[in-house]
Amino acid sequence: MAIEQLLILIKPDGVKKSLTGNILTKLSEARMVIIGAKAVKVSKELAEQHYYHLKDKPFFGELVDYIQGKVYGEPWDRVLAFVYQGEDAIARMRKIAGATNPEEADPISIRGAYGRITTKGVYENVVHCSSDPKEAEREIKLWFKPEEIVNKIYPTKEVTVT
Ligand code: YYY
Repeated sequence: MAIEQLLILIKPDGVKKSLTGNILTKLSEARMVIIGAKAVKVSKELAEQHYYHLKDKPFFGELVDYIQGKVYGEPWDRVLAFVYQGEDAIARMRKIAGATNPEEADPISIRGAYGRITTKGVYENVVHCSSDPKEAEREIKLWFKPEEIVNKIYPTKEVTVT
């Protein structure tokens, strides 16, 4: 199994619903290491680049507004961005995050427990979680400067808490 890095975003609905603590607690069950963390006010350009693979979808405009927190406004119009590192990190974190559609997601996953579908049909699914190593690399470069990533060669095999 490979050591992987991935991008996790707590989206504006997660911030607004005060779910940050709950989400980080659920993610911590995977015993991975956070190697980058910050709050980001998302520009339209960043939002469009992040979701470039969905640019032809009918919900693209609403998705861009959602990740920018436009529907919520100040002070919820931000995301909390994290880079996690660990063994087989992408598959394990996506399992904790749950399926894209919150109504189909496992109820004990983050999206199943806290997500919803809006009246406009947008999946407000609380978190973003990179889907494969190539996407993860692209997304980490998009959201973080190299100097904001700490300790990439952290020994992830055993983390001893004293
Ligand atoms: O990687 P993941 O976020 O699980 O799925 P994507 O297919 O990349 O979709 C990104 C984002 O778009 C998803 O988190 C919610 C939204 N979305 C939607 O609102 N409606 C859909 N039918 C599909 C995706």
